[in-house]
Amino acid sequence: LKDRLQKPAPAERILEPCPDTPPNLVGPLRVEFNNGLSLDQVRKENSNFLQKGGRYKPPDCKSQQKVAIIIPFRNRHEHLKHWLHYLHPILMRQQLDYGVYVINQDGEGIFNRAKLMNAGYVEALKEYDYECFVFSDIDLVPTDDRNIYKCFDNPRHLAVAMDKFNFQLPYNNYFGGVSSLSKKQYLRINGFPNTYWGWGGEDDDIFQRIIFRGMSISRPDLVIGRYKMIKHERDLHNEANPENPRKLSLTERTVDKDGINSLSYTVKEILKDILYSFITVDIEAPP
Ligand code: UD2
Ligand code: MN
Repeated sequence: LKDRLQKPAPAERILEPCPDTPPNLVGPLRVEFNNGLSLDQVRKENSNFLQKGGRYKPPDCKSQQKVAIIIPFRNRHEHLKHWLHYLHPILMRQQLDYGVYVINQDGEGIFNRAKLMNAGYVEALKEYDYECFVFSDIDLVPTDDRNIYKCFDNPRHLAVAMDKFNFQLPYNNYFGGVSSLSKKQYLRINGFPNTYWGWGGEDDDIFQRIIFRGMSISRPDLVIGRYKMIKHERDLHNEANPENPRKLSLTERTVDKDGINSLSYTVKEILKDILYSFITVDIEAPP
């Protein structure tokens, strides 16, 4: 008995911090969406490296950041499959300690991208001590793995050069597609607005929150920041909302009362796939 008590506990492996530049990045990638893959094939490709809920940690070093990837979602399973197929290997090569959270809007009410992202922030934090949040459309795949899905000194806009915008920024204040904010940066802007129902405007509101709170936008260059968007039509129940652009002149006044401090929703279901957490939320959408 004495002998056994004196044995050291199974050594917790002490890992070196991962390097600033991950060593296995390859740069430009070939990305196409007519590859005929099934979700099961994507599971087979990745499951050896993942833990339930689409969680990963590099085996040989300690990640610099714990990153939650938040995806606003409804009825885009075909896109989800492509996103998972391309992103998991990229995120692994980037040596991130990450988890993938698909935030599925319950019901057929009007879609609300920003409110879903707020709910994703809260749900991810219930699970792990994330310090960085990457918010991504389901239909955007980076075509260069040097575009690191982590947080920077300022809020980061990652999707700067999309094929659909001819690989240019569509306008200077553009903040749509994919972005990252540290927990601190996110809280400084009171999260995202909950009141942009339907298509448009919420990304510009977020941009203004960042500027009004004294931060600036960090971006990769137009070579590293390239993306492909899966082609699609505008979804049902996500029509452009003419109210949204009008709200933008009010952001400076609404930022303090419309955000993470006024968020209300209920969780309907949580499914843990090996590739992702699928969290269905009722966000009190108007019909
Ligand atoms: C643009 C922006 C997007 C957002 C939106 C305005 C790009 C590439 N992206 O996207 O960031 O600012 O305009 O709201 O320019 N979604 C669903 N199901 C739906 C509707 C939306 O899953 O029924 C999710 C999905 O993750 C999708 C995202 O919301 O990628 C944005 O919606 P979109 O792809 O229809 O809008 P898009 O491409 O014009
Ligand atoms: Mn899209």
